[in-house]
Amino acid sequence: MSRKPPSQDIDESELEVEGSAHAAAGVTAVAVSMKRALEQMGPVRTAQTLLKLNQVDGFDCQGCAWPDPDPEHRHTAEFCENGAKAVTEEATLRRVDADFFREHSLEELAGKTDYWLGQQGRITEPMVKRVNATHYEPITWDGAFELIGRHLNGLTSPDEAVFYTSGKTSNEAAFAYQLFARAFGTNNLPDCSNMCHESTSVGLAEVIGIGKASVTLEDVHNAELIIIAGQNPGTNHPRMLTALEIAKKNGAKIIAVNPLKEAGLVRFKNPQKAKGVVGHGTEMADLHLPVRINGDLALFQALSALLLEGGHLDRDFIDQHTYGFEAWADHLRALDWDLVLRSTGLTRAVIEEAARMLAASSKTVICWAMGITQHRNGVATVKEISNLAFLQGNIGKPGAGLFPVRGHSNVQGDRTMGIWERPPGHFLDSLRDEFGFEPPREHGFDAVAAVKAFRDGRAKVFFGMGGNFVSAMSDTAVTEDALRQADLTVHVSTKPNRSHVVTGREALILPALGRSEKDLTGGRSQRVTVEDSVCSVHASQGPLKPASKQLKSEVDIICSMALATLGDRHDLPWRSFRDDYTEIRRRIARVVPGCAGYDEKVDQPGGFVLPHPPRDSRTFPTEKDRAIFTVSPTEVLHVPEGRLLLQTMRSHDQFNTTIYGLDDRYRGIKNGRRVVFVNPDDIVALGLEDGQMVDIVSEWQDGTERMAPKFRVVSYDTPRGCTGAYYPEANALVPLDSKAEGSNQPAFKSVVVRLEPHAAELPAVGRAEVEEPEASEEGRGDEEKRHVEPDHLS
Ligand SMILES: Nc1nc2c(c(=O)[nH]1)N[C@H]1C(S)=C(S)[C@@H](COP(=O)(O)OP(=O)(O)OC[C@H]3O[C@@H](n4cnc5c(=O)[nH]c(N)nc54)[C@H](O)[C@@H]3O)O[C@H]1N2
Ligand SMILES: Nc1nc2c(c(=O)[nH]1)N[C@H]1C(S)=C(S)[C@@H](COP(=O)(O)OP(=O)(O)OC[C@H]3O[C@@H](n4cnc5c(=O)[nH]c(N)nc54)[C@H](O)[C@@H]3O)O[C@H]1N2
Ligand code: SF4
Ligand SMILES: [Mo]
Repeated sequence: MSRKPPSQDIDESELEVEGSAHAAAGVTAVAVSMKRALEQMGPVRTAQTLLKLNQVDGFDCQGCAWPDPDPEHRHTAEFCENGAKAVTEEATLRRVDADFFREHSLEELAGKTDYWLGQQGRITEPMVKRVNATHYEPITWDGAFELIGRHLNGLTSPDEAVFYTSGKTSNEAAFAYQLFARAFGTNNLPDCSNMCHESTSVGLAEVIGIGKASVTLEDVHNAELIIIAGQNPGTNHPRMLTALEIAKKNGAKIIAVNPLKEAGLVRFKNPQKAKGVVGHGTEMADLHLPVRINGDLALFQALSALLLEGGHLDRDFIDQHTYGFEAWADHLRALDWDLVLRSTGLTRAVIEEAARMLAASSKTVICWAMGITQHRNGVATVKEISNLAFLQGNIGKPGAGLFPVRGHSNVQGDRTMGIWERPPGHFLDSLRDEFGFEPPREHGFDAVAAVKAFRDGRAKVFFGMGGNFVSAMSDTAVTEDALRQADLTVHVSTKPNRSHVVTGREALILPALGRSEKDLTGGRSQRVTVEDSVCSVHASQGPLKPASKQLKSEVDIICSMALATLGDRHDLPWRSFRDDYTEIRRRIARVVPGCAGYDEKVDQPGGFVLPHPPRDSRTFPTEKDRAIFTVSPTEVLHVPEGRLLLQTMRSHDQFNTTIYGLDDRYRGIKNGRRVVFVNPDDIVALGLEDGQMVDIVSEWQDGTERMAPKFRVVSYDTPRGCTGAYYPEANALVPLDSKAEGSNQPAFKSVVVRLEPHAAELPAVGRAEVEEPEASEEGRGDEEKRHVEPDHLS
């Protein structure tokens, strides 16, 4: 474990840069995850935990929202390296108790990185920071609920409270939580989705009538062509590689659309197969389109234009199920190819090759993630992807569909359960009919609006159900200052993070049970339910003894807070919810669309799949009752001379703001995170050197600048003009007002920056090199490393 103070983390003095990997997973993946698990959990707990992960009678992985195979097709080890790391983080034997908070002042903790904070272990008891206190101190649970109730009931308006949710919260907790917020009187329910797939939810809702993926796992296995745009599955959805491997075996082709040649998209060594561990793995992408950052809108328009020109369309589908085709087709017939080539940075020949692959496929699945949604035009790009699918009728038929791959393991379920600042009227009507009170109708704050409300004094109490809001949000300094204005900040958490140390006048940390732990709330063995990326809902029950006797489940915390705040207002069933989660599931069944018979259905092995009209019957509950073609202008994002377009992304050794370690194995980075990936020609053109230390300065259109200091330049295979750095270190660079049109999602992946030599820079020692990954060379797997002498800076 690193107990290094963050000033040393910042120096990155032990940073090593090696050749990037040529394959994902394989034997190193198994070794890395087992090493971490054994270090933090010991052998017995490791076996106990990992054997229950993603099993029918076990618990759902805390990692990503990738779906599980049918019960009959599950392996004994149905998890990936990063799933094992996610579980290890939670099931660790390290503890953060009252002594820890006595030893470390808030000021000291505020100087630590999220990595250091998270590595200290599980929080064991509720803690409070009183007004003007320098340290957190213990508080009883009753004392904590009383404090929350007093603050909430003292507000001038319920809209001065903000109830944030991260995407690990179970369906039961989410349903109770939104009920509480609305019974209290506000729709201020921002969530991590606001920063994640909000552009997808908004775009798809408009054009197909539902904001979720229209595919099943079977569809991925049976597709003829799979496009993977703006997604790095080798790191962020590793079991997706197994699905892609099956698809390839069935004859599928894969196109990767990504500025970077990510290891998992090059080749995959399946650790569940002996051949995968020792052999050279499966070739993944048949075609890689190294698109410029933000060039996807133009690319998808160009692909559709070529298909239109060649007559490769599904006339029947267009006639029977769509609206707006002619206007869109006219727009594409006049497509400006000069703009397309500038925006994408691709050649016409390679775009034509991709179009030929599309033309040859009778069933195509298009997958996407943050590389598409986190841009100013994220919504427009999602709609353009949909246009392409409609053109060939690739929705609502086997082996085809739209596949936004979700992030957090239950982020989709939380939305289904009503965690949404803009709830539809019919949902509120159902809540009213079921619970007999009138919920607020006015829309609440999303994540960006919440920061502004605290900044401007319009919000006073922040309650975080999981997550790490201040590190995850854009404009770190602005977000931190805003939260410091709060009267009370409360975090329901498993591990310490930065949001605990950037506090309001008073602050609480409420330690929650994790998903791997036995939940005996109300004296009975409780289980919870979750929904994955393909609308499949199933139960989850943890096997482990909780990290401390003092932990409470999220459901318990919500119901106890509700009782302390609302008392018997509206006569809501908090006590029975807390005693038996089945009571919550009964109410879910009556309120949430598609959930009739919920408790019985989740009893079936593998659970059940929620209805999805476009997927199930090609019905589109849109304004036009059809799938809607939409027209978006072709654009080129303007980047001034001497500037680069920065994307902020995840390393292989983190889960969002939870940093597992300092290695990004697939990209060849070791022992450091403050790196900026730059094309070698740009390094020369900008007068920089590989390995040099720079400050990254972002330039915003209102003339303001933001700076993140001390990043190492790493020469990397990324398109000219495009650069990348890790999240959350680079979040300080993203202005709060830089967000997607229509979804308000922070534009984390298109930030205009310049690189300035760091003032105290010493000459670069042991210059870093990164080689072009060579997918075809046998035996050069991720095991092989090319060592570069680390830089030694004092
Ligand atoms: N191990 C691990 N798993 C995770 C997470 C984690 O942090 N760690 N996070 C979870 C969460 S919440 C989410 S939302 C998902 C995120 O999963 P991803 O979306 O895969 O996450 P990112 O690392 O943000 O990577 C985005 C990818 O988009 C590419 N990209 C960047 N800009 C563009 C662009 O303009 N166009 C295109 N076509 N590509 C672009 C980047 O090169 C990168 O490969 O993963 C989930 N799973
Ligand atoms: N620059 C940049 N910023 C980004 C992104 C990006 O790509 N680039 N991605 C965005 C995306 S996609 C997302 S989803 C957000 C993520 O934003 P969040 O969801 O807010 O952040 P996480 O880092 O996932 O939250 C980690 C914390 O959750 C707590 N936790 C973990 N497990 C549990 C649990 O079971 N129960 C409870 N109560 N708490 C738990 C732990 O205390 C841990 O410190 O960040 C966004 N921010
Ligand atoms: S793919 Fe995602 S859900 Fe599956 S084991 Fe890995 S991290 Fe967990
Ligand atoms: Mo996410």
